[in-house]
Amino acid sequence: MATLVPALRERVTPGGLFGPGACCAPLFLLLLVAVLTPVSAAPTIDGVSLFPDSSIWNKPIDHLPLAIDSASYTATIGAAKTLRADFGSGTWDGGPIGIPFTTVPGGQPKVPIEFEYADESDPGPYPIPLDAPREWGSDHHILVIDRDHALLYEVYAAEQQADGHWHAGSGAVFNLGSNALRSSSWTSADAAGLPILPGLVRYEEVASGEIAHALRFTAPETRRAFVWPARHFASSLTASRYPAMGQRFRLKADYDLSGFSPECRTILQALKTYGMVLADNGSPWFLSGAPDPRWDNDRLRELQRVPGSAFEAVDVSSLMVDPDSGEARSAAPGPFPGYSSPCDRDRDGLYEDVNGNGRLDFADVVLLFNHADLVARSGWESFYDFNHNRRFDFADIVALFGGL
Ligand SMILES: [Ca+2]
Ligand SMILES: [Ca+2]
Ligand SMILES: [Ca+2]
Repeated sequence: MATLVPALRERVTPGGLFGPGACCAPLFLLLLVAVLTPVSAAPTIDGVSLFPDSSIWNKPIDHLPLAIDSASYTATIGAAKTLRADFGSGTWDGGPIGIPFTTVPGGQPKVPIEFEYADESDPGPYPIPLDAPREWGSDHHILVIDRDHALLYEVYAAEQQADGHWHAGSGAVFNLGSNALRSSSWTSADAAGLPILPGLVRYEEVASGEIAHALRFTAPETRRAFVWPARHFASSLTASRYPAMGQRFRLKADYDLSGFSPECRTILQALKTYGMVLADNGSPWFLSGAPDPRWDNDRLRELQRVPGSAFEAVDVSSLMVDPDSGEARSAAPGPFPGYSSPCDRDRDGLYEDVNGNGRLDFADVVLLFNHADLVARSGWESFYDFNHNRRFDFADIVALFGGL
């Protein structure tokens, strides 16, 4: 480090922050900590990230191989059945269309809640406001984010009692900053044992032009099995043609999106890039979203042009780091802004040619130093762990420098 720090002082910001008289080792290290602090790119609600960037919910799956039984899964769900937005504006059958959610401050009073499936539910009390929006349809979900503690409370079949406390079928609490999964075989407020909120189509995201996460959908018949990251099944069917809970699907890459409204193109592009997770038994290809008065239901009906045959099932198992974690690994680090893709010259899994120009020299060290935050944000740490301690930090930049 003794040789690298002065070198970086000179090369990274000549005469700047590290110029003569402005720098000492502690200040340099403090600045480095700031550089290495991850900046989240995960989807957010009221400033709260919906799980880490490295969550499987937030990972593109467009490059992954097909599941072995992909063709039979789509046939089982219905090749000629069509995609459908299970959300919209206005009301249907007397209530809002979709699964609503709300956010509360950390000081929201918690109320008692008892569960029918108490042995697979996280115990109360839950910070559910008396006027919390409850799904109108039969599942009566309530989704509440405690935005100050980044906790997500999800409840299934919620019924408020006369004294204000709640009775429900099941309930789950998720730490939105963690990739931890529920106990294996536990249900959640969803049949797959997964959180519901991260898989909803939300109006704000569609209006922004990009949905950067997987979505949630239902199918009439599922298997008595679950695949990562799901934790729970809800079926007695064992034949291999039935898709398991948690099975990821995507819209085929060559499906033509021209002719769709901008809103539907955004949704369909997300289904190509991030796909959708089979999360409950229900109507075929029903895509979940939150109700919003701004939805144009006529436009959402365009989704019904998309047949089940346009989908394929994806094998995401290569992204699994640990079966009990929702963390997903990247297949390779992406390029740094303005440079070629990094290159692993000796194929040991470490990408020492950081700027991908075919040479290993000081420019690679500087580029890695300058974009350390991007490494953390993108989940690329393992590709730059040059000192093999399963962390990415300044010591790895020093190790790369030492290897020149
Ligand atoms: Ca290498
Ligand atoms: Ca290079
Ligand atoms: Ca390391």
